[in-house]
Amino acid sequence: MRIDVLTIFPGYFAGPLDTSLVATARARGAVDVRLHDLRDWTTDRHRSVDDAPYGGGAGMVMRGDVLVAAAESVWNDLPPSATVGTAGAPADVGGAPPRYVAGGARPRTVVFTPRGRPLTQALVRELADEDRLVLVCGRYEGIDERVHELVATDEVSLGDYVLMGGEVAAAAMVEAVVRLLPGVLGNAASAAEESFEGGLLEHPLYTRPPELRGRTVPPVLTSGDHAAVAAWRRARAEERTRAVRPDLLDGTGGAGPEEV
Ligand code: JEE
Repeated sequence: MRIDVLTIFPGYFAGPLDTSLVATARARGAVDVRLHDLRDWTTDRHRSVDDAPYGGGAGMVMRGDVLVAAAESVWNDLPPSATVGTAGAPADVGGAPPRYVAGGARPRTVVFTPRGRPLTQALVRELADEDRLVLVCGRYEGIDERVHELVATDEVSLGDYVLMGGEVAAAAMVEAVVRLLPGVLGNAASAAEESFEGGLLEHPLYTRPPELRGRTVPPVLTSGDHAAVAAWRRARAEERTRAVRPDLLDGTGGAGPEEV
């Protein structure tokens, strides 16, 4: 899978992409993550990506011309020079017309926004099946509405709290999607993803030492009785789910048993 990330802070992703499983997946070629600096599509001396809102009000808005140009470049694998200054029309670089255009056919393109639909494991699974993803990170008070209309195929929120931009949500999505790509996790984890265990919160986990600050490990876990271990884990998972996330059990507006 290829994932393109559009952001004014490409450096923000250095840690998440170069650490742990995501770094391993990239090194193995399971995922190709490409970062793009939105300022590469600006036209003015100050490389402005924001402007004052029409109608007035506090704060600034991400410019639609910059974002549309950036999206069309990345969708079509064209350099910024091919799409800058194309606010009024699709890019025309003199050769074949671009395969993907704003408002037309385009790869799955996620625009992060507090008003989007919440990121769930169901959406993560759906996105993990795509060949390409384009993730658009805004900042300031949000993005020109025409980008939502012309560029986004999906408007997604990380959750019901306000961040300062889309970068944290994009990093979360990359982690969640990459761990589902073939060969990134072992078979045990993939199997667990499909199983009944997936409908509940995680049961407690223990490792050495056997005693920590006076607290011991539940004896069933060292009994060697696999059926008893499985029953104990199921009971603890149900208990925890009922206490913390009853919405996962009762089907009244929560993520639903198959989501987590
Ligand atoms: C993208 C800019 C900042 C701050 C105003 C806030 C008024 C946008 N789960 C998530 N929370 N926040 C984001 C997110 C935040 C973003 C951008 C994603 C681009 N910002 C920003 C304030 C406001 N509104 C809500 O109440 C009404 C808007 C996010 C995700 N994904």
